[in-house]
Amino acid sequence: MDSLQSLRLYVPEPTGRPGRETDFSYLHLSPAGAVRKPAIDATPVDTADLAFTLVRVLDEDGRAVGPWAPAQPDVPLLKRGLRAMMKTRAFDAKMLIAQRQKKISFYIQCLGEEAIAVAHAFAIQPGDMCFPTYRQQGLLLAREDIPMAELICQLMSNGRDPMRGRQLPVMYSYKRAGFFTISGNLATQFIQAVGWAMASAIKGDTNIASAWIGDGATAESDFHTALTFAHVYRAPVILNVVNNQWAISTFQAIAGGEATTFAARGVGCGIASLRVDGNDFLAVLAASRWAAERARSNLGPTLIEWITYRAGAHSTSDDPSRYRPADDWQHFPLGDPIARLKQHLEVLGAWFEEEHRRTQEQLEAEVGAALKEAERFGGTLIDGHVPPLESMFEDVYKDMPPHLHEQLRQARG
Ligand SMILES: Cc1ncc(C[n+]2csc(CCOP(=O)(O)OP(=O)(O)O)c2C)c(N)n1
Ligand SMILES: [Mg+2]
Repeated sequence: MDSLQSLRLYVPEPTGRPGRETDFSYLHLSPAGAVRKPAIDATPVDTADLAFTLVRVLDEDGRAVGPWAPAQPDVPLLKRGLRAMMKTRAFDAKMLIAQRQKKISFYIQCLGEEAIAVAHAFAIQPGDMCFPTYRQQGLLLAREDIPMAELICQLMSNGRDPMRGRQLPVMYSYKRAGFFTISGNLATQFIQAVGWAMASAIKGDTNIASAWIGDGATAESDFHTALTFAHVYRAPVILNVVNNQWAISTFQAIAGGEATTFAARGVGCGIASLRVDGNDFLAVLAASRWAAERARSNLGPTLIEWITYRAGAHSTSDDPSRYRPADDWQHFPLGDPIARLKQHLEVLGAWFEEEHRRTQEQLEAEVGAALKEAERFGGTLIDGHVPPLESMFEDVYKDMPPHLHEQLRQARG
């Protein structure tokens, strides 16, 4: 008995901490262009190797290489993509300042992750339904039909907030833009999306669903339930796992990203899976189109793990300098999605520094004007505007039940 070891648990730790540089070799990257592109009707098992490699298109020199690269560059689309990513970043930067100025109470930016939502927006079609988390504002900002001022009204919960103050700031809802109401309860979007996709198929529609979840939230049971239903019924859904390395202050290894990949969860559940460079606009576009085509052709779901880095704080309530090196993003080997697409367009001779500077200025002016417009509808934290008490009871039930009538009566005094 003396030879028996006492048992112990293993607790994963990030290699980097404040004052100690991260060793990013844990990411296991593949060179650009090295990973094969399977046929659209590949079986889930046939994608098993792709759950452990990394689909990349843009190389170090900004060239598009390998089987996932387009036969011909679509320059107008690439320019729209770059502009939409720059717009998303400009919007985030301005809203962070607005939060510091107490114009809004809370904000979540997607700095460094812009390509994932923006390129995906170009891969889906009108009528499809996205079930995003709070970090896919790029889906909305990539569109021309969602006024920025209206988004800001939501952030302010003011008189023109389409959600009428019922949602936390950033929890947008745009049915007409295929943007399902964001759920603050992590992982619920996954089961909602699979259910929506199954309903679309039951009705014989042609629209597909796309769901988002973070690395941390995959530890929720809803994630696994969604995978089972998607697999069994071959639901027409894209299952996006955004591995941005962090879940607030918790490293992705704590959610189970160390000994295997998040993409491998898909293969283990009989779902075709890809692990993709999420900071490579062209890789995101190609992989999203591949998954969308599968879903649309009744070939079933695809799970895609997007490798990226949450460059900013989790939210305005977080201070990442407490738990990770302050300059971590500068060392992240997959770089900055905006800088990489800009470099590619420059290599194509389709983008110039002067145009970049002008676009940046235009976008900043556009966001500034939208903020001013939104402020006209009141509701910033500093102007003291408070909606009428009664409004708290409205829009919850179609017909207000008796107990709420009673509560309203009591609240009025
Ligand atoms: C069910 C549930 N548990 C916990 C939280 C609190 N919470 C909000 S965001 C977050 C971290 C999520 O990390 P991740 O899934 O990696 O997404 P990311 O923020 O990195 O995009 C946590 C724990 C929540 N909103 N819902
Ligand atoms: Mg995360």
